Amino acid sequence: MPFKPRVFSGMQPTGNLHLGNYLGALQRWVEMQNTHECIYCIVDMHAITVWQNPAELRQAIRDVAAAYIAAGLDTKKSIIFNQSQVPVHAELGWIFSCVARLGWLDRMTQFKEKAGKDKERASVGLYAYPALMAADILAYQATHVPVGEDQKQHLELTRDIAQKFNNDYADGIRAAGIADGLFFPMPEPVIQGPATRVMSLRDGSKKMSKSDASDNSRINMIDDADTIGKKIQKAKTDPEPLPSEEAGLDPRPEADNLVGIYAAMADTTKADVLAQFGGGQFSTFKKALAELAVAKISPITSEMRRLTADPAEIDRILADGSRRAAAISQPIMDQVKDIVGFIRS
Ligand code: AQP
Repeated sequence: MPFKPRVFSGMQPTGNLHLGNYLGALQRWVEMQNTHECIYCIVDMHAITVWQNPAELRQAIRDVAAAYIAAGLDTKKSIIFNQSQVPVHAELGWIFSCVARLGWLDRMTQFKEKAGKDKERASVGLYAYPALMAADILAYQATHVPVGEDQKQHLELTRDIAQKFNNDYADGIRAAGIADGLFFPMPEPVIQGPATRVMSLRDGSKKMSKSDASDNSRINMIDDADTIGKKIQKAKTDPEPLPSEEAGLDPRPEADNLVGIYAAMADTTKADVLAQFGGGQFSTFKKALAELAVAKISPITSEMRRLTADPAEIDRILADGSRRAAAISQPIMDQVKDIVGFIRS
């Protein structure tokens, strides 16, 4: 079946969005609205795979919606909604839990990292997360998924699930009139740019993350100019000056990270950044980086504040987005039910 190019991606409302979420994903989402049909989700059902305080979760859903819009997502061009308002995600997620194999999920590094040593106490949902993520994407027969580097393995699993479904149900798919037997597409990850894996400001070997205990490890999209400046000033570096060539960043994860952040925000390459700052001290570079970060983030932060002051309007946007999302995914889900052999009225 020739699939219409369609973009799907999402973020978890598990805390404040940070610069990694913005540079690794959100910035690309904004660009893709001009070239593709785009569906952007707030994946609240993924969020509860680890405990969330209900009042804080409700607030975080609205905050993420506000961040999406403030960063440049346009509700007229793109669909913006929260996952739990469209029941198809849960329904298809269950079917995919029955398609995916335990061995596949056992290999997921994110589960190992998030469950830690005490995996017996992790939720079943945290383990099954990649099957629900596959459902999020394939419920829309999405063809492109802009994400950060950390989601690459989950995207590969999504493709495995799509392929196994197409194989397992090949007869039903053909009986439904799909001659080439391809009911689900093989979605392509879109992982591009100099900041696909933004690292912690305190430790160049750990990714910047909402759940890191140290707030100094990340730049939050709601941080004010003063806080951004201080965090960048305190960011871990090494005693050497910046190299002039990209190869010189290789054994220097913290320097590499800051140069990548600058390049992504200035919409240029690491090589260009080094051509400008190579040979200089970190103090000069950090000052320029802080100025650039404030110039880029502050307008988004102010707009987020304005939007979150009107929660009823955000809820209206999410309800509207959910209706538009369901209008696309429900007919696909109906076909899935027929193919699987369910009876529906
Ligand atoms: N450090 C990062 N660098 C680049 N991209 C990143 N993303 C996340 N962290 C980085 C990308 O942001 C999108 C949304 O991520 P998510 O909210 O679904 O969850 P996550 O990947 O688990 O992000 P966090 O911040 O680490 O959250 P917690 O701490 O709650 O687990 C994805 O496209 C992701 O690749």
